[in-house]
Amino acid sequence: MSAQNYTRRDFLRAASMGAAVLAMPGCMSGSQSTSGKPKRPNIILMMADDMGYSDIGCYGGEINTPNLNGLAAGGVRFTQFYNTARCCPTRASLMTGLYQHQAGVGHMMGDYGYDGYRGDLNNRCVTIAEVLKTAGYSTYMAGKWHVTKATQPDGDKHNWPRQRGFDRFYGTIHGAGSFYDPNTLTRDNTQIVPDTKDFYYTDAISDNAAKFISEHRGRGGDKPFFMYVAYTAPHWPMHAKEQDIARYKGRYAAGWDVMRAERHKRMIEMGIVQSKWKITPRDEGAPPWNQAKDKKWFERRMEVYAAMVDCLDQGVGRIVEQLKNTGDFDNTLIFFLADNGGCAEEYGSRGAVKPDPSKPVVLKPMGKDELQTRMQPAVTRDGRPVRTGYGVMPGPADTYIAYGKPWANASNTPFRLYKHWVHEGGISTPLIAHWSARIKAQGRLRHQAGHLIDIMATCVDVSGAHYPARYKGNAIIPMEGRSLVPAFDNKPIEREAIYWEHEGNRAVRVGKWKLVSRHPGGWELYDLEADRTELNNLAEKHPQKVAELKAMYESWAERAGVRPWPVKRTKKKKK
Ligand SMILES: [Ca+2]
Repeated sequence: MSAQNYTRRDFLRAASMGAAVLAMPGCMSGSQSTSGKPKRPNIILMMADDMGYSDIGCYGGEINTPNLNGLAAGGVRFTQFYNTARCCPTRASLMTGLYQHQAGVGHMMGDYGYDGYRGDLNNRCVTIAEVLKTAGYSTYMAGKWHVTKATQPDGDKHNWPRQRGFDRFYGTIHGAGSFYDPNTLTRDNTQIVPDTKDFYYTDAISDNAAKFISEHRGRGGDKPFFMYVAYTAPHWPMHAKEQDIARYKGRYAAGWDVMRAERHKRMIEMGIVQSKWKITPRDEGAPPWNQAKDKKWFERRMEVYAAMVDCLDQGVGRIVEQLKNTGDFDNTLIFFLADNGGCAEEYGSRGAVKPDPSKPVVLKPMGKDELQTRMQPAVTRDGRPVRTGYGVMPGPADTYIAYGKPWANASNTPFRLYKHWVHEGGISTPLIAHWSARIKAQGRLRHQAGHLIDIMATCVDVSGAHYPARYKGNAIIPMEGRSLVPAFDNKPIEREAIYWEHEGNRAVRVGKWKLVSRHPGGWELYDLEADRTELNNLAEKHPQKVAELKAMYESWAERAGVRPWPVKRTKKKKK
């Protein structure tokens, strides 16, 4: 089978059979330079937004994700990889290899007047793109940036992707936004309006990412590239194309209790979780499915969510196909992860429907070149009011609601809590790593604990780049993470500890021990080897261990610039 006649259908067949992604003749040349030395890999970092631990197929989900499953089948899946529990801090940590407070994004995009809470990447960190550029990589980004407070079209752009190491950028500076008309949509340094009639942001991200690859190779030469593909799916609003939603019609009629039980069973069979870890009880904020009212509305919310993930997966397929077309697939290290756990925010889904459907309003369509400035548009581009409220059936552009807590609870099966919190449901993410030229274990699981900070260290390791002590005249904080390369070969990753803080929710993990607190509550201690679902608090039984881990946490918090929550804004801004 040659690269030319290896079709998308062949790939899907291979992936759906659970077979390893086929290594194609012709691609092998991609891993050898003309001098015979191994060539440095391309690196693609793909991320979902607000996606639960068990949503995709290769982590036990029922959502159809053949392309991600294919990457998992040809690579490794990490079962204990962690993010920071929220959008901005995750992106800051991921891009810089530091904890988010060290990079200046300790909370979100607000400036609280402290170094750790500027809402903007600072000049004491470097991005992966900045580091890899110094090693001769071309650098591309498609998708959501969300690490600067400066989002205005004509404002300060010093922390936009093009100024933080990326040669090309297509995406959004802000987070969330309509999938049909996202605010702050930007090409390079210019904000733009959607450029096609049937614009849908997930597709636009995928297609621009694929185009960056073809344009890169079209320019000739054999420079490696780094590309960051930051999807906004399946973050609210629940927006998806009808043809994608149709594939899930009725799929969730059995409700969230059955969905959780089915996922948990599959996860145990796959080895993602252990049978000795009990599934957490259904969230007290969610009714038993058989007592839920308005079931058709609830079903629709999850159908749209699944369709959003499905569309993301289709886009991953198009990016992979493009890598195969250019002969790059074999020697590209592809990572896929999520920025935080499933999201229980009931955005737009409570209260009366607004605007009131019984009182028609006449709204002006938006101008052809009028930039979208609202995260939640008041009006679609063609002039229809955008509706929120209890019972609004999501999917199309004139709606703006979340999928809600009960489904988020199921998305995070079998873990506790959600986005915002640092219990396992908030911070656990899939991490798929695929690199046929280097990762020989196909379809295997890796149980080593890892964190976003490790991605920078891994990129530096595999590219041979030098992580700088100084950059553009500024002293740079040493990177915090460890390379994941030993784990590719199932060797341990040596480290002292992993730390978390978001909105006063705090945690530290050392080996099997995790000390965690839900703000403003006290410390809980868990043995994650025996109890990864955090149901058996051992704090009273092991006070010495609590004291030891608490001291470590406090020392880290001081070093990383963490402030007590809630952080009070200072009038006088410290420089
Ligand atoms: Ca997020």
